[in-house]
Amino acid sequence: MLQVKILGAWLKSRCRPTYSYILSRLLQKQAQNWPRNFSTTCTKCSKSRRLGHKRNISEKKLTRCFVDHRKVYVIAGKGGDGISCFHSEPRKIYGGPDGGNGGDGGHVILKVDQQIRSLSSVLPIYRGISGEKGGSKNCYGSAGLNIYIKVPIGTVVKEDCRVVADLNHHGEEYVAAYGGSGGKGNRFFLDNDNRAPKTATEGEPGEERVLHLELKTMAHAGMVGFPNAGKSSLLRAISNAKPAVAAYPFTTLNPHVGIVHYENYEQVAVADIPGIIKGAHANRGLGFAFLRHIERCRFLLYVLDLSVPEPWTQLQDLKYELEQYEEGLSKRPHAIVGNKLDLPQSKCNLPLLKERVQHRVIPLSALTGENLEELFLHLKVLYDDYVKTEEAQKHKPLKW
Ligand SMILES: Nc1nc2c(ncn2[C@@H]2O[C@H](COP(=O)(O)OP(=O)(O)OP(=O)(O)O)[C@@H](O)[C@H]2O)c(=O)[nH]1
Ligand SMILES: [Mg+2]
Repeated sequence: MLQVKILGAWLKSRCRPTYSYILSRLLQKQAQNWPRNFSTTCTKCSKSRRLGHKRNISEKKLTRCFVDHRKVYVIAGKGGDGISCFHSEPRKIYGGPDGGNGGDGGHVILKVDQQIRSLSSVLPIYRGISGEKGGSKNCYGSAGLNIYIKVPIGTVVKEDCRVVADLNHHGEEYVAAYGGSGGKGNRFFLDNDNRAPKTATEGEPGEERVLHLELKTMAHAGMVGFPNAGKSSLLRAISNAKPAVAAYPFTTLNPHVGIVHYENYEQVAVADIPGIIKGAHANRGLGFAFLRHIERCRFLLYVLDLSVPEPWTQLQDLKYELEQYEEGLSKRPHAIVGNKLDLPQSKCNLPLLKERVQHRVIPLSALTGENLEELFLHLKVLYDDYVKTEEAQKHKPLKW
């Protein structure tokens, strides 16, 4: 700071007009290197400006923010009209036609942005920018700029119940509505038979479509279980995600995604899907709205509450519900997780469950963290198998 002041005084004495400019630039440069909590304005404002602690949004608020389906009406921009006019210049008669073409209308484009988490920012209607009309002296109208609608990864675009686009990668684009092409000016119609055409055409209207956007949570693993089975507690235990946990059913009202980190920077995304109950496929409980989030998961984790009597019936019911929603969904690669191992009833139920289920059961406690390593290892095995099968089919595996 002292060096800046000395330099400032020297500059002041030498070259007055440029002094203030150079000094302000130097101060700006210096300010960039200062710590965040240092004021560059006055001592009164020099109190700490550190970033505040980020508060967790409550599940209720999140439900308001989280939107997983939207109906959008998109109208692309109209093409600009071509114009009809003739060249006019002193001492030059019959200058010829010089009406320029109109510019094309702007498209409305859906673009995937990994920063966007839900469809809440998508508006019900988008109107594209129209192209400008042509001008005299063969001037073409400028084309309307494209409008981009940012959508999250995993957005499915439907029109009349038909899937028209499936947007799964960051930066992927889908033209929702094409802009109309610009009209032709009378210069365009000039030919040997007609040396003075007066015809000019209007720009075409932009495309209009009604699209249904659906968000299907993209994750490698999806946790499926009855309410209160401890899915959210498990996600908290294995990742940095912070879904709400409480001792009442339907605490989780939206899917949450947590990332499990492995060595070599491998990341496995695990989604906590809201609880499913008997009859969910017939819209009971939270209904089938959340079953569609399971559809996208590459493998499943059936989370069972070991402390309830006959936990194997939970597994049968879950599989039945998935099967009713989509055939073959329950047969995806999966692991069975027996949660709440710390409770005494669970110790009795575990051998009974293992007898009745052919598949491997991973007993653990999300609360105490007991036997979580087995789940980590099995999750990695499932992930590696998924990557291998995708690569064998020459598909790009989903990377987080
Ligand atoms: N003793 C014990 N309690 C657990 C364990 N895991 C979860 N719980 C408790 O079970 C209750 C429900 O846990 P959640 O994680 O909210 O269950 P959930 O499956 O996410 O429930 P929903 O969001 O309603 O579907 C909470 O009171 C947890 O403290 C565990 O391993 N041991
Ligand atoms: Mg939950």
